[in-house]
Amino acid sequence: MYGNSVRAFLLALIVVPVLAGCGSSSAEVTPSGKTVEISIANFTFTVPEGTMQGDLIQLRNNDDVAHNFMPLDDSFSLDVAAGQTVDLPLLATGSYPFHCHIHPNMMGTLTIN
Ligand SMILES: [Cu+2]
Repeated sequence: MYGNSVRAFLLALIVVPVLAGCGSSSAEVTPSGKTVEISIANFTFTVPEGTMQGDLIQLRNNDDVAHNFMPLDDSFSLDVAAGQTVDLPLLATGSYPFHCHIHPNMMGTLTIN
């Protein structure tokens, strides 16, 4: 009785901040259903033009060594093994300069309209 309400109160203290943390900008991007690809070949990124908010962006590594995609604001870091394809998180509209943190001279800018 009393114990249950204390437990519910403590649970609310834990759960509410976790739920509030889900309201980040990328979580509010609605998928468009379209897929675009950033490809890597010979240690060079090829970035698609005309990417729109909500597009699924896949990172395809055509090299035989591992690479990585990391925005220069360090907001996330995505490794992609040789010959593999991985999905980027959905990103809000903006300009995202990025590099490969394994090979920092590999750079590019992803623009989302
Ligand atoms: Cu690399």
